[in-house]
Formats: sequence, structure tokens, C-alpha cells
Amino acid sequence: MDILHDLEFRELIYQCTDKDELAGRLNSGPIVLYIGFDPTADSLHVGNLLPILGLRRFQMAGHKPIALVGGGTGLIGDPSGKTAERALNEEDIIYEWTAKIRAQLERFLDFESPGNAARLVNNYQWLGGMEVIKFLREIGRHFPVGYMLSKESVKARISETGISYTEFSYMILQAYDYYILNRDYNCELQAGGSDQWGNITAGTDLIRRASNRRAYGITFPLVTKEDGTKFGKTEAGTIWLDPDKTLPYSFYQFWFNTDDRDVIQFIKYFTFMTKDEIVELQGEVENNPHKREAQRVLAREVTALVHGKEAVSRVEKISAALFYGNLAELSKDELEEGFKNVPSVTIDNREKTGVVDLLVSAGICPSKRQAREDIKNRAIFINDQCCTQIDRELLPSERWFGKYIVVRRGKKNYHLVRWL
Ligand code: 629
Repeated sequence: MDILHDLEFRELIYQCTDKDELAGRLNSGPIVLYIGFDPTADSLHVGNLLPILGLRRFQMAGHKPIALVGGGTGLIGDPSGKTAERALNEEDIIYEWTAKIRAQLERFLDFESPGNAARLVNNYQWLGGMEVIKFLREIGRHFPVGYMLSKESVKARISETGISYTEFSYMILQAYDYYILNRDYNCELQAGGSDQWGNITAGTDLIRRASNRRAYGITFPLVTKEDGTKFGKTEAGTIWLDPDKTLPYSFYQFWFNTDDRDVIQFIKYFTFMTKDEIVELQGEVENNPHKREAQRVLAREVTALVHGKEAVSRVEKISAALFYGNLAELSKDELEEGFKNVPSVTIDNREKTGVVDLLVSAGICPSKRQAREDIKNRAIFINDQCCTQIDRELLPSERWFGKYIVVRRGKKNYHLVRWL
């Protein structure tokens, strides 16, 4: 399947400068394309995944991807999709973040592939030393103010919180990047999320005016969920790609928890599974939704892409232990990873603790009366074993790794009790 048909099948095309012309161009041979990522944090997050995988899809189809890190644009701040002016970060912080983002992007592309090796560039290289007179005379003159004011990212801000000249200028910098990449690497296509449409077309327009060349733009849709909540966030916050910021187990769990109504679309968006494989999984969602096979495949595929196959085995071991109640098989690190987002309490070092007291003070049961009731109903499990004695004392020797006791109330209400 050619790249445009594959993107269409996955519903990955939101806007396109001229689809027929682009289709013709793609059929005539490999194209150089780019997507930019600004260092607005010390890590990329799942919201960046669709475009990253988009670059990879193009590369797999024989095209040449360029991943651009915005070491220069990150110093300014893109107003697109932002309702208010952002605080400017310190330059040395942006510099650090640029290195981190760069290292993350590297993992997704093939830099050795003969004929279409990927490239990584940093726009600080040409923006960093830009002189203001040159900027205004050579680039600024191609940007009528009326044109700039008509961009969605600017209009939305002017009617609301306002916009500084700094952020107003952002589109010119991104357009200039495209111009440079077009001139120096023959880059003919820029992709991005739908919020990037204005910046991308600013680039194709600049290339046409300044060098009288044709260039294309394409955007991916905004990822939405059927329940209306924002994609990429949980109660615990943003889902990052950095395993130190979002543990692989939590990352896997995030995908595994995908709603039945979203899961097939997400498999199309975030995996490289084929049409046939996806059709089969769709059948699973319809006929055996309780098995969550599609969710498992999604979680496994995306976790493997981002954290590697070994991480998948590890997190699946943790999931199984939590599900079947054989936690004793986990190492200390695995236990800690699996319980990262489970309610936990820290208790200071006491010799022993009565189970009823513990259930109440850890907030697991609302009252002592309820705690006794739960124990009688065989609903309380201490380290996977059903607790039957109301007057049971928990001894220090029962703590796993010297510090943990896992309490389960009912089928899957886990709590971690930790001793200092
Ligand atoms: C210089 C900088 C360029 C081209 C692009 C850029 C970055 C761009 C931007 N992108 C978002 C980001 O960095 O702000 N101005 O966080 C983000 N992007 C991925 C997708 C996006 C977009 O990295 O395009 O739409 C999110 O899905 O918001 O020469």
C-alpha cells in the first residue's frame, strides 16, 4: 500500500495543501519531509507520538524523514493552540531539554537505512545567530501583517488574552525553517498536528514567494476520545515517553485502559498493524469485549515501540501478578513499579500493627466496624492471603523487602502500606 492510502486507511490525514498534487509527487519518487518538536519540557509525551510515528511511516514507505528539534523556536514559544502567553524558559534549560528531546526522537527513526536514512536537525543552527536586520529585510518582507493576523493561532489570541510580538513572530521562524530545509535538503513536505496548519502553510507560502518552488503540507487529526476527556492525560498527569517520568507499567496501563469505542482507532493511529490484523481485532472488540484483546495488543505494541520488547515482558509480568494475585513473584523494583499509582500510605517504624487499626488508619476501610465486617466476609487480603482473624497482628517479618505490605479489599482494590 502506498503511503497516502495507508494514511487514509488510518484516518491520519486531516488537512493537506493539495492532495492530488502531493499524490502525484509521492508516486514520482521518494520525498524528503520533516516534522518539528519544540523543547517545551524535558521529555516528549504521547501527544507527540502520532507525528513521530508519522515520520516513521513515511520512512518505511521509502521516503526520507527529518526530525527537527526546535532549539531556536523553543526559545520563543508557539502560540498555536495556546490560550495565553507562555513564560519564557531560561536558555540553558531549553538547551538541556533540546538534548533530551533529540535523544528521544532518535529512537524512532532509522539513521542507517541506505538511500533514505533519517536526519536530525536543530533549528538553533540557523536561527541562533540570525541578525535582526537580515531577519526583517529578507524574511519579514514576505509576511503581510494582514496575512499573519488572519492565522487562527493569532486571531484566537487577539480576541482573548492578547499576544506579544515575540509569539506573533513565531510563524515566521517556523516558515523560515521550512524554507531552509527546502533549500538545503530539498525538503518538500512538512507534517504536524492540526494545530500546526497555520505555521505549515506559512512555510509553503514563503517557499513559493521567496524561491518560487512548490512545497506541500499535511496535518494529522487531533486525537480525541469518545468520552470527551483529553487524550494523553490521566489523574496522575501527562503520559510521558521518558520511562523515569512515566514508568513503563503505567505507560502500558494507560493504553490498556483505552475505551472499547476508541481502541480500534488508536490501533490504527499508534501501531503498524496491517488492515487484516486490525479487522480481526475489531471482531474481538465486538464479540469478546471482556477479553480486552485489542487493548492488550495496543498496549503491547506501543510499549514495545517506546520502551522496547523487554519492557513489555516486564510489565506484563507485573500485570499478571496483580491480576492473579501472585505478587510474591515480583522483585522489589517490579512491585514498586506496579504499585506506583495505587493508593499508598507510609507508616513509621512500629513493631507490630493490628490489622483492624491498619485498615482504618490507611484509609482502606471507613471504620473499625466496617473493617471487622470486611474481614468476616473474607474480603481482606494481606500479601495475597485472605485475612480471617480480626485480632491479627502484622509483624515486621511479614513485610516484603522489609517494608511493604500489600492490602487488597475485594477483588481488585489494592493498597500499598509502606514502612519507613
Ligand atoms: C519548528 C518548530 C519547526 C516546525 C515545528 C516546530 C514545533 C511546532 C510545535 N509543535 C508541537 C510541540 O513541539 O509547537 N511549532 O509540542 C507539537 N508537535 C507535534 C505535533 C503537534 C504539535 O511537536 O505537530 O501538533 C502535537 O501533536 O503541537 O520548523
